[in-house]
Amino acid sequence: VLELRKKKIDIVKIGGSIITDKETYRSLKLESVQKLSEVFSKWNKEFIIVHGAGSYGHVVADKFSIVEGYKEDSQLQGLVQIRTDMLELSTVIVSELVNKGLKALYFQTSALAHLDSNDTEVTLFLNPIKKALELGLTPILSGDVLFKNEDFFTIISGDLLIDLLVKNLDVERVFFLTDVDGLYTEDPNTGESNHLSFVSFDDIDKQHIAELTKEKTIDVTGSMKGKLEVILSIINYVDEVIIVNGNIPNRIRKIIQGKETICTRIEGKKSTQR
Ligand code: IP8
Repeated sequence: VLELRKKKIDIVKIGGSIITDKETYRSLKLESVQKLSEVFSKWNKEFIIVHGAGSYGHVVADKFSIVEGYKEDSQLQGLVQIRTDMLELSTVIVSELVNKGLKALYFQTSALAHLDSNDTEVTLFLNPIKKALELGLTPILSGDVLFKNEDFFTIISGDLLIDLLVKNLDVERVFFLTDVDGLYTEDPNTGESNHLSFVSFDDIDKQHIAELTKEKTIDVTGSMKGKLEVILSIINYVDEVIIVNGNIPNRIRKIIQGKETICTRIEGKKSTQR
């Protein structure tokens, strides 16, 4: 019976700005977490949830220059604080999901991933996550501290983690829950921006993408520019990438029910090959 569960999965990234107030250190948007949990409890296939850090990660990471690696002992206090804060955020998310009836299981990214010798290759120990998926459990991961060979540590964004996951699992769809309605093109003459509801695999590189969000807060992992780079990589391994406004959970509900709604759907390479 369990063999039947070895099938394609979805991955959902909850942007940090959806579940936290990014301006204020450790401020949770509990109502958003609860509303999203309700939607996630109705997901109709195996999936992984990856959440961003928001103000539970980026504020302290910036203050202690964690992305730059080890410089002095004082940074260790920041590293420990990030892990403590991220654990708190993940715990709230997992317990809300469990409250709604989802069999959610937390995995600590920094205990499963490591940046190797030349600091270009991230090793991710995926066996536990694969087994959990086979059982029909929903793994919950996040952006996190990442230990590495040179300079000891850095930060891995949830987006980069998803890039690793799609290369090693059979992933159908990746959802990015952001604080905007999707991708926009900007008319170079008028400066007007137009929402894109569909982008074909062949067009994604050519699109003049104006902006994905209006976020202006500090984001040590590169914010939206970084996100687009990751999306350009991810689409080579999946059927579809969907960018949807995470502040409007009903849109996500509609997508999983196969209904039309406002979002940007990007066609992945796999769907062009099936
Ligand atoms: O919010 C960053 O993850 P992201 C993780 O997905 C930390 O970029 C700890 C800052």
